[in-house]
Amino acid sequence: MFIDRANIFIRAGNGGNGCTAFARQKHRRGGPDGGNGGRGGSIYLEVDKRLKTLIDLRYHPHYRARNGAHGKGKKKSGKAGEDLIVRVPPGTVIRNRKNRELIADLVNPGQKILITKGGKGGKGNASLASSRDPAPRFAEEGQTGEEKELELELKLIADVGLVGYPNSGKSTLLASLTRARPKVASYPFTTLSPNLGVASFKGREFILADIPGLIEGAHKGKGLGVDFLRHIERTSLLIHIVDLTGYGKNPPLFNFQAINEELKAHDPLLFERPQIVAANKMDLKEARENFPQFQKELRNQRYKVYPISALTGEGTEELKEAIAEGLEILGK
Ligand SMILES: Nc1nc2c(ncn2[C@@H]2O[C@H](COP(=O)(O)OP(=O)(O)OP(=O)(O)O)[C@@H](O)[C@H]2O)c(=O)[nH]1
Ligand SMILES: [Mg+2]
Repeated sequence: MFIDRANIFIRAGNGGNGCTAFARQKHRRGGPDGGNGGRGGSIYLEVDKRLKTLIDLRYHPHYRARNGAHGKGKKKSGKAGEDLIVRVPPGTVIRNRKNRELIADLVNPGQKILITKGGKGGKGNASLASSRDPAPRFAEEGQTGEEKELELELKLIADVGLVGYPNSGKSTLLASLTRARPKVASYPFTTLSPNLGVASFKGREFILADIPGLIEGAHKGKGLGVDFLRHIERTSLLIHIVDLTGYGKNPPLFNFQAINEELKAHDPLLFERPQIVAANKMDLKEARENFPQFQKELRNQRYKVYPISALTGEGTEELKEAIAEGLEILGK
């Protein structure tokens, strides 16, 4: 299951109360010396790029910052309540749950916003002394910390895009690497809209996007068109899946090049994106026969080729490792 929404309840800390006290002196009462209350802790939201889902927030929906301490005699101020930082994944949109008003769109790692301010501490009677009332017998109460109910929605930004001919096994691979369950069938254009899934390798997560298959002429509107490529425009890495048994009468190498031409025609930058090639359906004899030639050609073109079977899972662990490594090198 891929969670992209969560509602959370946050409450800033209360301000501490101010203190009413008077200095002690031997023979007469001294001046007012009650200290101020400390301010309550505020709550911030901060983007953490290691997070990819809202799952933690979904299961831990309550956040409360610490209260400020009360003021004390001898003009001692209460300690401020500690702030609380709630971490969210990049691409989280934050709304006020009550009126659905947009509060923030958190995109960049490290981006941090103040979401509720802690309550102000109350003034102690030392701070409240004035010429009219030099010795007040009262102090202020601290302000109550603000409460908010937030609606978080994750706009999914895929790290890795799966591209390839129709029927090459993109959706099967997504299902094999992640918990996503896209429709898989033995005819072209099974996938009609993009699917996303989260894969994890040694504690790091990444999002894969599976889009409808491309064919030559796609940039001119053939097949389902390249409209879907915009879903992978922001990815850092592409997995190019090739059905090693070929497609129709076309040999695998032809298909590989045709897809690259389509990427180039759509957006040269997309074609320049690092590409890992997955030679799929290696459980089939025909694919294994085509493999040596295919691998040789692609090596000459300096591509890394991973033989896999998305169906049996063979070779997919190595592919996952290559993806994780690739993202690491790209600093993602
Ligand atoms: N033998 C074998 N069949 C596979 C393998 N991977 C996928 N298939 C089959 O190939 C067919 C197409 O798989 P899909 O995952 O739907 O392919 P796709 O690339 O998502 O196709 P579209 O969404 O139509 O573009 C299905 O019948 C799969 O079972 C594999 O490694 N070996
Ligand atoms: Mg598909």
